Amino acid sequence: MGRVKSAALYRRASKVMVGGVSSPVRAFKSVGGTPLFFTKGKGAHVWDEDGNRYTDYVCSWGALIHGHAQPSVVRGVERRTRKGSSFGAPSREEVTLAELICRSVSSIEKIRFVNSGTEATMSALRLARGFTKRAKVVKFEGCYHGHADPFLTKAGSGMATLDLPASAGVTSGEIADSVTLPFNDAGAVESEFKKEGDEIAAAIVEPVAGNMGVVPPAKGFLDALRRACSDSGSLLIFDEVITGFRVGMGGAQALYGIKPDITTLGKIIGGGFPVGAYGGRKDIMSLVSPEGPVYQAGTLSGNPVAMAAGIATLRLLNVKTYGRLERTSRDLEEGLVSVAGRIGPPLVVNRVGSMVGVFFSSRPVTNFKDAKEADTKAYGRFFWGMLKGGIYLPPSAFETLFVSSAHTSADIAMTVNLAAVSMRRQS
Ligand code: HOZ
Repeated sequence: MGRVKSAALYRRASKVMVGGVSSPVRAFKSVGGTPLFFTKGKGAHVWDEDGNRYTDYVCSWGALIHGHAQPSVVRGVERRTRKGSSFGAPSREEVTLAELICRSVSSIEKIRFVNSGTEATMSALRLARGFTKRAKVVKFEGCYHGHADPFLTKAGSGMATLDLPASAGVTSGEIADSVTLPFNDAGAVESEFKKEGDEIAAAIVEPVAGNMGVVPPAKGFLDALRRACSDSGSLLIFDEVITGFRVGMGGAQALYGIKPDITTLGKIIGGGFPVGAYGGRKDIMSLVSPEGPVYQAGTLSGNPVAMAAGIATLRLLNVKTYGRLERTSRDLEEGLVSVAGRIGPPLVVNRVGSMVGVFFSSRPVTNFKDAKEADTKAYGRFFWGMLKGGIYLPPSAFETLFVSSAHTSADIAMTVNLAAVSMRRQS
């Protein structure tokens, strides 16, 4: 399969765009080679500039739970766009999407729409600080909450991919109030809150970590965090930008039965368009401007086209969809584990619903340290083996494979077969 047109575009892009890309992970730095430029997507498949077709397990980093160009989503977007795409004023679509979300996620009584997950998390933290009148934030190694300054220490996603412990340009003052603890370590949570609980505005966590590969919460970890926050008067923020509507209608909080004070959302609620949101208890949300003194605003916030895509996406989700996602994703997990068992490379597959994490490791991966100790070079070889066979995986070991409702059993079987070929070549 040739990739000459993608390579030529990348050369052009590199002259005028930083790193030739609009976001670092997609630059292929950790897997080597140069990125693909895509022209088309339909269902579970994408096509690159050279006309190669791939089964897609990135799915716009999880945003496309129904796959590409889902007809109802396209119709909703077309209909909305024909009548105007942005007003910088309220529209009916925002209300509908807000109602759909508040009905599905029980901890969200009121919501504010923004344009990205980064905006959602940075606004949620400002809100928590405004509410508690405290400064400190507890976060976890390997979790990624977007690129706002207080979150850029020991973070996952691109920071892990590029092996950056911190970001230049973030002053020590900006992270002075950030406390980073090991993920899944309830003991560390308890002792941190014991030490300075009355200074902690919030703890923020991806309830299922999806930016260091996939790392599910250990039994009791989220409960310990909830308890510590409640006992100290700190707020618990669940960053459900990835898990929201992905692991179930009610998100990870419904799956694990933990009620956060604030939830951040993104990806799926925008159906492939730029969106983010934060929401939670009424008494907390009422502090956000214009109801309260915590300022936050945006011209394209609640953009009607993104809202229309989100509405169409959420309306297609039901028990059947999640049942199907569970079956195909389980087949993928079991297929990969059995292939690795036969062929040899030590492989750990962590999965929660349709989030699948692949680690070339001989021991369980339960935190960032384990994820970093997995063989990322082996992942890079696997990535290329799969790409050559027509499977597009995340171009970094520190990301999640997403299965969409458009992936069929045949897609999964083909992926598993190809994994066998790729692993055999590697061994
Ligand atoms: N940070 C996102 C992945 N977890 C997006 C990466 C990209 O688009 O390059």
